Amino acid sequence: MTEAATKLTKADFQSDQDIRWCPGCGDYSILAQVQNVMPELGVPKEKVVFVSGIGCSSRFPYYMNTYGLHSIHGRAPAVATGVKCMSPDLSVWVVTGDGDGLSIGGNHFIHAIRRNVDLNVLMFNNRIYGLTKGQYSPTSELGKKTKSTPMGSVDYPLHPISLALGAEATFVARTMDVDPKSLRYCVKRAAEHKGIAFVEIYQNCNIFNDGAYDSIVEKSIRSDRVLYLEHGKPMIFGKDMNKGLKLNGFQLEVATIGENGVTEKDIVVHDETNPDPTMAFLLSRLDEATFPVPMGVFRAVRRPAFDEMMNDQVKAATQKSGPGDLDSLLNQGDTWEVH
Ligand SMILES: Cc1ncc(C[n+]2csc(CCOP(=O)(O)OP(=O)(O)O)c2C)c(N)n1
Ligand code: SF4
Repeated sequence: MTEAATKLTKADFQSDQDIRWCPGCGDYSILAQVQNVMPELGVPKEKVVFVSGIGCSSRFPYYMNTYGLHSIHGRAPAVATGVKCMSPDLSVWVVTGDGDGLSIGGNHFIHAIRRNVDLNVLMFNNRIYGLTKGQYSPTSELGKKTKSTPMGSVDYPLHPISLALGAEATFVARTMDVDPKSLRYCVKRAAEHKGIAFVEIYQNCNIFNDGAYDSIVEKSIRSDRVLYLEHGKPMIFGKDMNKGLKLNGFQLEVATIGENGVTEKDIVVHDETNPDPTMAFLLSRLDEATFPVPMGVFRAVRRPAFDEMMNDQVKAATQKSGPGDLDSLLNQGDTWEVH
């Protein structure tokens, strides 16, 4: 850690740009918590890059006093992959929305994850297209009435965490805009992870999808609706901390400790380091109408990152054959002139 890095504060990461989000948007809280976490990472500002696509969420790089790229719709993972591979000493962040990352950018999203590029991907999931004024997105619920689905959506929604796990993500977490502690924790853990780190953030768009998460995150009911995952601890939740998740065959079910002979020993212990992603996948599939919504780190396993392996190969090739010459490579062997 450099001396300059240890002295940084939140204010060092705030830019002088006017913030153009609607008053009350959940994006403000995410920005504030990311700016809070940055000084704790011990990375100098000039070693941090935020890359975004297109959307309200994708305005994020303007507001961070770091390097930033407001790039192409859905292509932030591809641009960020290039940045990370060519400058492996940088801390590279992708900020995307459920539309940017899962509609037009779905392909780039899964391949950046599959390759385990050392990027931190923050997906602001408001279950709507905000910037374009309220069309349904790939995470909008079936039946959702929006400007582009006036009779209700006939699309089944994606579960971003299931998708990330299916694409072999080595780090997956979920948090929410209204929980600064959990937000800071997940962002910090993502930053510490080597390889792809995917964080889904439940975010309220108070203009076009207000209250999308009220039935989960509203403070008076949150302890019964949210299960905070803690590595090595049983998956217990509820305002009396007496409910938990128990396995019944291949399915999870909610059980009450102290009823029907259920004890704490019956409750599944969370293991974020399990090489087998099956339990993380089961957690990502819980129906939010009848189960608590897991928040925190689902999975954190180590696997060599794409950028590490690629740069190792470049180093080995350079040691063996000397520095390359692109011009002579392109002109070697048979060449043609096309008129
Ligand atoms: C090639 C292209 N297609 C479509 C659009 C229109 N467009 C801009 S942002 C966006 C989706 C934004 O939704 P999301 O990623 O959820 O971000 P939010 O605004 O909700 O933060 C769309 C469809 C565009 N700008 N460019
Ligand atoms: S439209 Fe929605 S997501 Fe976009 S800035 Fe406004 S409240 Fe936020």
